[in-house]
Amino acid sequence: MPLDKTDKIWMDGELVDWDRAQIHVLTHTLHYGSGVFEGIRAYPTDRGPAVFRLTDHIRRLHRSARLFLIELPYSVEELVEATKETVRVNGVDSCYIRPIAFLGYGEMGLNPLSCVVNVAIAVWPWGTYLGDEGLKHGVRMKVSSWRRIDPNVNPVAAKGTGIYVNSSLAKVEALKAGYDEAILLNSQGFVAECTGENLFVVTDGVLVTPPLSSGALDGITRDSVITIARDLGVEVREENLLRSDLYLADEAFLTGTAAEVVPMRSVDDREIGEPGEVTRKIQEAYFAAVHGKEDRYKNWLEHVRA
Ligand code: PY5
Repeated sequence: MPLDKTDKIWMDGELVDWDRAQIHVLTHTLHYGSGVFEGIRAYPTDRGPAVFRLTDHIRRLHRSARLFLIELPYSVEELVEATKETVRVNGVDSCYIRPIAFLGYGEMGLNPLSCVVNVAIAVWPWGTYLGDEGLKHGVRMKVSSWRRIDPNVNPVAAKGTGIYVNSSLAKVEALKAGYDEAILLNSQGFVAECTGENLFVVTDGVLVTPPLSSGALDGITRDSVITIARDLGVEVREENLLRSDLYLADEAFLTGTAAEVVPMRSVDDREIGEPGEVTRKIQEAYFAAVHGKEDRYKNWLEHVRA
């Protein structure tokens, strides 16, 4: 998917023209994967664009930085404000938002502690990540031959740029084999998550998702879906899953900011079929929430204009 450019990118406090938002080839993070980032979305509401759970995302960016001993030069409040400003100046009604903190130019040794920390925030219109067809009728999943990175190899609780090599390998393997998306097992063999999404299964009416100790990211969509499901009266459990639990599930879906809530129509060619009732209800409630159509979830929206 080619990028749909907007006007300005926020870089270290300045709004820079999209085409001028460039960095040096000796940027530390380009070589060693030493950055941290976020993926956020803004949606149109009757009060203009609202960023979904913006403060929670920026707090996670700060937590990711902490895990890598990166000292962010901006507070949570400053980055929340900078994000709103970037959405505002680009005049977009709905967009994907990518804040990134990276180690900049000036140090080529592996010790990152003396590196300058740069922060940028870009926004662009981005349709649903796994396609409209996938959103409606479900995507075809493949359990990857690549294992999710062990938490003692890399702190997978962080959205660290280098960690995504693992996700990309799994994604490419799944695409080349003719599937839409991959599921990664952890080093113990339990299900962890997808390449950029958490996952859920429904079995006998109970919604189950792997615990964070599986190595899954503490997804903000995951957390929203757990709240929505409980509000709908669905029992939710965080439990380890085997790949056979995926094959035998009545329903399954994945969650993430970019992907949103997407049904799985098969896993390793075991058919799950069209989205089931629990999946459809949760998907509907999620889209109502992000568009400000559900009063009980309005506190999740952070409007860019007062
Ligand atoms: N797991 C991984 C590995 C992720 O990268 C993501 C988000 C999630 C789970 C879901 O987290 P959340 O619900 O907080 O978004 N992935 C990014 C996203 O913006 C990058 C995708 C290209 O969705």
